[in-house]
Amino acid sequence: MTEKKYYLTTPLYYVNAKPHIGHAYTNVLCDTFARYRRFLGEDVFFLTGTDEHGTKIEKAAREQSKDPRTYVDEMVPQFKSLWETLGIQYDYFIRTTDEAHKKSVQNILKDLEAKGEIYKASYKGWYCTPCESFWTKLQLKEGKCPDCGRDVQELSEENYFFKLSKYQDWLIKYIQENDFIRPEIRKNEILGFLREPLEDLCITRPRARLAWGIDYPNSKDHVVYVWFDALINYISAAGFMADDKKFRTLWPADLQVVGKDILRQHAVYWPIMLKACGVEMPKLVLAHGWWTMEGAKVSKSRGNAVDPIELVKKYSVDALRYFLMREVTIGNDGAFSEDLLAERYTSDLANDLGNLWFRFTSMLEKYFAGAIPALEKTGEKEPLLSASFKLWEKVTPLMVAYDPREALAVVWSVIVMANQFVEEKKPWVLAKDPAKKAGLSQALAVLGEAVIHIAVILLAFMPATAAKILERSQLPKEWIVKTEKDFARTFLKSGTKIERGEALFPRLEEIK
Ligand code: ME8
Repeated sequence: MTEKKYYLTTPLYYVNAKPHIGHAYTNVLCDTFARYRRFLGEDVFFLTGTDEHGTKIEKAAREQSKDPRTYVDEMVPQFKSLWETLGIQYDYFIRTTDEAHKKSVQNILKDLEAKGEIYKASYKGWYCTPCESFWTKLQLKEGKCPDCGRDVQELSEENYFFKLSKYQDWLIKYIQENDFIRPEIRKNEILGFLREPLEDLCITRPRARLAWGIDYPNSKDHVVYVWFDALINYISAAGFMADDKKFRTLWPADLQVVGKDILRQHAVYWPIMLKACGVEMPKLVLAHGWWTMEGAKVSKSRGNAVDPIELVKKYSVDALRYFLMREVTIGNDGAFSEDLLAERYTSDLANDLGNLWFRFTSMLEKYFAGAIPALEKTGEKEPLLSASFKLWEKVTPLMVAYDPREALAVVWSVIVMANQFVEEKKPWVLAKDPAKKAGLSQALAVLGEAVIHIAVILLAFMPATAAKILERSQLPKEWIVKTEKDFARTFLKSGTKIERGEALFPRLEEIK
C-alpha cells in the first residue's frame, strides 16, 4: 500500500505578462491550504507552474522580437521570484514546455486516438484571439466573443476533435451526485451550461496559423490546442503513464483551485478528458472570484494590473497575505483598493495583533524582566486561556472546508479578546500593589499563552509574523499539531525570556 499524499494544484499561469494580484491571490490561498495541511501532519504535494504555449505567448514574444523559447525562459523567473517573495512553498513547478510534459501530452493523445475518442474534421467557427476560444455562431453575443466582448474572426480549418459530447450525460450526473465543484453557485452555473448540447472540442491548431505548441503526434500540420496541453499538467506532473508509483501517491488530486474565469475548462473539459483516459476524477474543483478595480476584473489585458511586489515592499508579505484572505469569502468577487489594504493593515495588524504583542512584551519586560511567569490554577480558569486552547478545534474544520476568511475571523476574535483582557486586568494597576503580585503574574502568563497559541495557529496564514513571535519566545517555528489535545495545553515554560524586538507591524506613518 502506498500512502496517498494531499495533492493540490493552482492553475498554470500564462507567461505573456508578469503576474499580478489575481495570480498572487490564487497562490496565497493554495499556499495557506498546503501549509495548514502540513501543520496537521499530512504529506502534501503542492503544484504550481506556467502555461507557455499558444497564440498569446507567440504574440507576446513576437512583440518583443524574441523567439518564443527565449521569451518564455525570460518570463518564468518573474513568476518564481514572486512566489518566493510571497512565501509560496510549492513542491513542484511545472512548465508546459518541459520535455516530460510534452511527451505525456503526446502519449495521452495517442492513447485517446487508439480508443476512438478523437476524430479529424473540418471546422468553421469564430475565434477570439485573446481568449483563445472558438465559438459557434449561436454562442456569440451580438457578434462578439461571449467571454470578453471583443471582436472575433471567422475561420475554417481541418482539425482534430475530442469527443466531449459523448460524455455529457455522464458529466451531468457526476456533478449532480458528487461534491465536485464549489461553491454551489458555480456548480449550478456549470449545470446550466450543460443543459445545452456540448460540442466536441477542437484540440489542434493548424501549424500554418500557430507554430508555438506541442507537436500533434500523428500530423506534421498540427499543434495541440493550448488548453488541452495545459490541463494535462495536473497528471503529467504527478507521473501519469511515466511513474505509476508516484501517480498512485498523488492522484486523484484533493484540491484544484482555479479562478471562476477558467472553471468551464476545469469542470467540463478536464473531467471528460480524465474519464476518456480512464483516470479518476479530482476530488474537488474550487473556483474563487475575481479581484476587481472600478468594477472590472483586474487583468493584464485590461491594463489595470496591480503589482503585488510593490504592495509587499510597502506593507509586508504577511499584510498582503492577510488582506487577500480576510477581505473576501472564496467564491465572491472583491473590489481591490490600496486604501482598503491600508485600513486592514492599521486596524487588524498594527492595532490588534501588533499592539497585543507590544503590550504583552513591554509589560513582561517591565514587571518580570522579560521572563514569563508560571501559569497557576487561577490562570487556568481564565476564559481567554480556554478560547486560545480552542483555536485549533475551531480553525481546523474551517480550513478543511476551505474557508480561510472565517478561520481568520475566529483568530481575530481571540486577538480582540486578549486586548480586552489587558484592559480589564489592568496589569499596571496590579503592579502597584505588592499584594496583587500573583494576579499580575497570572495575567501575564495567560496573555503569553494566548499570544503563542495565536502565533501557532497563524503559521499557515502569516508565516513570517508567526515565526517572529515564536523565535522571540524561544519556541520552534516548525509545528505539527495533529489533535485538539496537542493544542489545548500550555506551550511556554516558566522563566523563558521573551524578547520584544521590533514592531511586528510598524505604523504606516513610519513606513510611508
Ligand atoms: O487562464 N482575480 O492563465 P492566466 C482573481 N493559463 N484571480 C485572478 C485574477 C483576478 N482578477 N486574474 C487572474 C490561464 N487570476 C491559463 C490556465 S490551467 C491548466 C491554465 C488568477 O494567466 C485566477 O486563478 O490567465 C485565474 O483563474 C488565473 O489567474 C488565470 O491565469
